[in-house]
Amino acid sequence: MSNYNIKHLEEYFKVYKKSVNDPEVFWEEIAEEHFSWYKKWNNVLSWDFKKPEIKWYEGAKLNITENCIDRHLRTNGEKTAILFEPNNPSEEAQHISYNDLSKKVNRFANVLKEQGIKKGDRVCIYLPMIPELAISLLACARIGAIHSVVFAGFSATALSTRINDSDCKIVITSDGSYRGAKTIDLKSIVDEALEECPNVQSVLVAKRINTEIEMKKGRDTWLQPLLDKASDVCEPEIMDAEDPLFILYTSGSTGKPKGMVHTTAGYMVYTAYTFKNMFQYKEEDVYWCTADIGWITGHSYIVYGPLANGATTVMFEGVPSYPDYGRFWKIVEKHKINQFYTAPTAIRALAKQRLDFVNKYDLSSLKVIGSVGEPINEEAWHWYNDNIGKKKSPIIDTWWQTETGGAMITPIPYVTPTIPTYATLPFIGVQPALMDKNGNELKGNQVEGNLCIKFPWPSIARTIWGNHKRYKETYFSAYKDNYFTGDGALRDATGYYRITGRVDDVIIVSGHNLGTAPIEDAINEHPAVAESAIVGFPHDIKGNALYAYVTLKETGETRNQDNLRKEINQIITEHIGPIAKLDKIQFTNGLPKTRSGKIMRRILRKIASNDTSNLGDTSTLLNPEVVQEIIENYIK
Ligand code: 7RM
Repeated sequence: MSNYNIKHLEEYFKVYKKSVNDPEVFWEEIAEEHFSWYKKWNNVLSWDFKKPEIKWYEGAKLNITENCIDRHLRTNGEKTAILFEPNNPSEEAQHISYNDLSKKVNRFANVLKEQGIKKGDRVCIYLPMIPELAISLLACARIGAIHSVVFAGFSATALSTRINDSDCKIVITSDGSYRGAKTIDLKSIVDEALEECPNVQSVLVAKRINTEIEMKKGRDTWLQPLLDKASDVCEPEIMDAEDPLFILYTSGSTGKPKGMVHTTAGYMVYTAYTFKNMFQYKEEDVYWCTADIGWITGHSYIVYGPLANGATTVMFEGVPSYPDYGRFWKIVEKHKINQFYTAPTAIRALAKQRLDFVNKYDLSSLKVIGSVGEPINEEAWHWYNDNIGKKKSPIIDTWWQTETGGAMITPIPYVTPTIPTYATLPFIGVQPALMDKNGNELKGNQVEGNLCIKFPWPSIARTIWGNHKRYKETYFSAYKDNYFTGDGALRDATGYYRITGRVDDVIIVSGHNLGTAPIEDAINEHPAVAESAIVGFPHDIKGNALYAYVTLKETGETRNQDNLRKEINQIITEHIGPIAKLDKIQFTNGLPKTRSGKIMRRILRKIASNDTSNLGDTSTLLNPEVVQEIIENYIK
C-alpha cells in the first residue's frame, strides 16, 4: 500500500520517514499504483547535484493527457472536469465534462499537427483565463509539443523575449480579454511582439471579445473554424519520462528571465500526489484555485494536479473586485466550492473591504482554504481564518516555487495542526535544510538560515532552457550538494518552518516575482536618467511595493519631476507591464555603492521602509555622504 492519501498525523510521520529512508521504493509504489504507463521505468531515480543532473522514472513511457483525461473516461466521463466561470457574472458558467474535454483537447491537438507542430517543438500560449487556455496546454502535451505559457498581462517586449528565448514556432492567443469592466486588446500586443520574432510562422486566434482585429495574411488564423473541422480523435504521443513537458519563465535577480524546464513523469506524479493531500480532495468536491494559468500555480494546481486526480477544477476569468468585492464569495456560494486556493495579496485586498461583501454569501461548503505566493502576514491570516474559514476550515500555507513544480512545505489539512504564518512541515519526500552564513547546515530546531533542499523530489525543474550553466550557478553553487531556494526560513522548536522571504533581490509585488535588474534597465532607458536602484517596501495590499532611487543626468536643464515620474512609469509599463510600476520615485544625487561598484540595496531597502535606526555596516561604502542626502529626501 502506497499511502496515496494521508489521513492522520502519525501516518504522515510514518510515510515521511519511509519517503526519506527509502525514496526509490516509496516513489515507485506511488507511481505504480496511481498512474497509467505504456511502459514502466528501468530506474526510479538517478541524480547528481554537482552536474547537476536529475532523472526520475527513466525508461518509462507515458502521456500525461492519458492520465489527466482518458483514464477517467471509463469511469467518470460525465463528471465536470473544468468549470468555467466567466468575467461577467450574468454570462452562464460552462461545465466541461471529461468526455467534452477529451474531444476538445484532441481537436486542438489535431489542429496543432496540421500547423506542422511536432514532438519537441515549442508553442507559445498567450491567452486569458478562458477554457482554450487549459485546453491548449493539454493539446500540446497530447502531441509532445513543449508549451511555454506567457501570462497575458505581460507586455509585448516581455512576450517577444520569451518567444525568442525558446524559439517558439507558433503563438496561440485571442482577439482580446475581459478584465473586470475593461477589455484588453491582446492581439495587438502579439502583433507588436512578433515584429521582433522572425521565427514565428503562425498565430492561432481564439475569439473572446468579438472586436474587429487585424489578421495578418499568411500568418494569423481564427482557431474555431479549424477546431470545427478537426477530428476529435488523436492518439497520444508516447513520451519518455524525462521528455520536457513545458517551459515556464521566472525572473531572476539578474539578467533575462529563466525558462524553467519541467519534464513529464516526475512532474505528473508529484503534482498529482501533492494535490490529493494538500486539499484532501474527495470524489464529489469542487475545487477552485484563483491563480492565472500563466503562473506555475495554475499549471500545477488548476490543470495537471487536479485533472490527474479526476477532479472538478474551476477556472475564473475575472478579478476579485468585479462587479464588486464580493465576487469570490459569490462564486464560492454559487458553485459550492469545497477547496479554495488564493494568494496573500488577494486576501489583503479583500480584507480591506466591508465585511458584508463576505457575509452576504453562504460559504459553508468550504473545507480547506489555501495560500500561496508570498509569506502570509499574521493580520491577513487571521482575517482569512475568521471570515472565510470561519475558524473551522484549516488554512494551508503552501510554500513552493516555479522551480519546484509542486508544493514543498505545506500543512496537510485535518492532519497537520496549523499556526499563523507557518508553512509547517515538509511534504512527503521533501528534505529541507537551513544553512548558516558559512554554508554549514544548521542542525536541530530553533534555527534560522537560508533554505535549501538536500535531496531531489520528482518535480524539480531539470534545467534552464538553453542555459544549463546558469541553472547550475543559480541553484546548485551557493551550497555544496544542495538546491538553494533563494528564500530564508526559520525552524521553530517543534520543527515547523516559517518562510521569511527572498534573500536575493527578487521583490514580490502582489504575488508577482519581479527582479530588480529588468526594472532598473527599463528606468534607465529614459533619456534623462543616469542610474537607478529599486527596492521593495512593505505595502498593506500588495505585500511589497516598489521604491526607486533615480539619479538624473547632469544636463544643466531643470525638469518637472512629476512629469519625469510619469514618463518613467510609462516606460516600465511598455517594457515589463503595469505590475512593475513604481509607487515612489526619489531623485537623488547618488546611490550608495561598494568599492567594487555594487549598489548597496540593503541600505536603500531600510530607508524605503522608513527604518534608519540601524543601517548596519556602511564602512565599505565608496560614497557615504549620499546616504544622509537620501534619508533627508525620503518620500513618505
Ligand atoms: C508558487 C510560487 C516563488 C517564491 C518563493 C517564495 C515565495 C511562495 C510562499 C512564499 C512564503 C509561501 N512560485 N513564496 N509561496 N513565501 N510563504 N507560502 O509562488 O516561483 O512564483 O515564487 O514565492 O519567496 O521563493 S514562484
